[in-house]
Amino acid sequence: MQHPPLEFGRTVTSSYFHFGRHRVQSLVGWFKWSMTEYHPSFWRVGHHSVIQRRYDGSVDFAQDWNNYTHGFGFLDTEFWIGNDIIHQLTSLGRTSLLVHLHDHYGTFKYAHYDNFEVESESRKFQLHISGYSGTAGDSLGIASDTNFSTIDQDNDQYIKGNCVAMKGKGGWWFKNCTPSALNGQYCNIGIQGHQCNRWHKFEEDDRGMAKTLLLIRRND
Ligand SMILES: [Ca+2]
Repeated sequence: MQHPPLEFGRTVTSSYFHFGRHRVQSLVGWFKWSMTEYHPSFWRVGHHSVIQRRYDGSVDFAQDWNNYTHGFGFLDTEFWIGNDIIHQLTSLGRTSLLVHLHDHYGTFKYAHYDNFEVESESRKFQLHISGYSGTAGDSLGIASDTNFSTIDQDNDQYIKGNCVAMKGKGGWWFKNCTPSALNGQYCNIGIQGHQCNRWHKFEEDDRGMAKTLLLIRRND
């Protein structure tokens, strides 16, 4: 089988998205094949890779556990790369997370975490995250050591219900309905609310983000 000449681990902005409208689902298989063949040089130190991208609301992020596990969307538009692949990559070496956030009013902020690791599906894709720095505020560190939740799997610590149901139905790491939900409902300009794709400390309100990019980088 011929595989696209994609090097997972190269800088995102240029070559990464130019692969036509491939479903992430099919590329995940290719990623796994490549990792088997090329590990560890394949997932190179110092190169960013995108695990989530949103900018126009064209892809529905209200997806179930299975789709968050394997990924959904399109590499050249909006997507979630899949928890399986995030787990595999972050378990190969020390990994950092960079969160790029643009609101609808032209403001850009970022959050950087020195350490980002996602455990396997048998461990409910538990998140370990620490070492915040940046301008957007830390709206995810509180969720460290919590399991991933989706609309059909309530793994949060909120006993009265599923945070995902209240946060726009997008899968995420919630403790007590943690103040970020970047897979929540895509909220256009002027719409605010807990259902939105939010990063609460961005402006301490409930605005949804116009553009988000989650990038990981292997550090050693
Ligand atoms: Ca719950």
